[in-house]
Amino acid sequence: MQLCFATNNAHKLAEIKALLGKTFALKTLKEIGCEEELPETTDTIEGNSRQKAEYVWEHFGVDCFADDSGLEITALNGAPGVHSAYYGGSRDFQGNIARVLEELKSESDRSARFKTVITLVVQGKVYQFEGIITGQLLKEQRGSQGFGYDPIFVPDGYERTFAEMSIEEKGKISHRSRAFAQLVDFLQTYSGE
Ligand code: ITT
Repeated sequence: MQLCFATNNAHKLAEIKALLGKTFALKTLKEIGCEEELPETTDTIEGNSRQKAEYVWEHFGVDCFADDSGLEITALNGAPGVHSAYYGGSRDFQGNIARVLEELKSESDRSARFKTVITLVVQGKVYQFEGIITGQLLKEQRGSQGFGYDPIFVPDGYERTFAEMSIEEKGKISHRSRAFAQLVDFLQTYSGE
């Protein structure tokens, strides 16, 4: 089975490629001729995930899956959530982290969770899979791997941030890998019905 991973985020692509077995071959957006930004105009992670996958199916007729993810911070009532990519005003990861650290400056509750919703579209049918990991946010950054908010997020049960973990270590526990594992399970039993 050939599937396109509908993302323009090179870090997400690298993480999913590191998790891929021989279950299916993965095509990139570039390989199917999609050079544009994907639409993300709903107000939920589920909605944006679906919107990206359906856009690729409708415009390119290729079976695909999309990942929409976000950091949900308890003390900020779930923000930045669906706005995670632009929270600091642009796509800049450092600006995003700076805003979060500023808003949490006097907060003792540092709990947060990463959430990923993967939407699969096969032959026009839509399926969704969710992955969550809970953790704590540090007051300063640690580590240089990963992307986004990884340098301030320590998963519960661990002492290192995601940015201090290799791609394989993060891939054993992350929100993305949890959602992706469900997608793989689904595809292994998918009969096309
Ligand atoms: P695509 O829509 O092209 O897939 P994107 O970067 O726009 O890529 P999202 O809309 O899902 O992806 O934005 C999610 C943002 O949440 C992302 O830019 C990061 O800031 C953050 N994020 C998502 N997953 C993360 C992870 O595993 N570690 C750290 N931050 C993450």
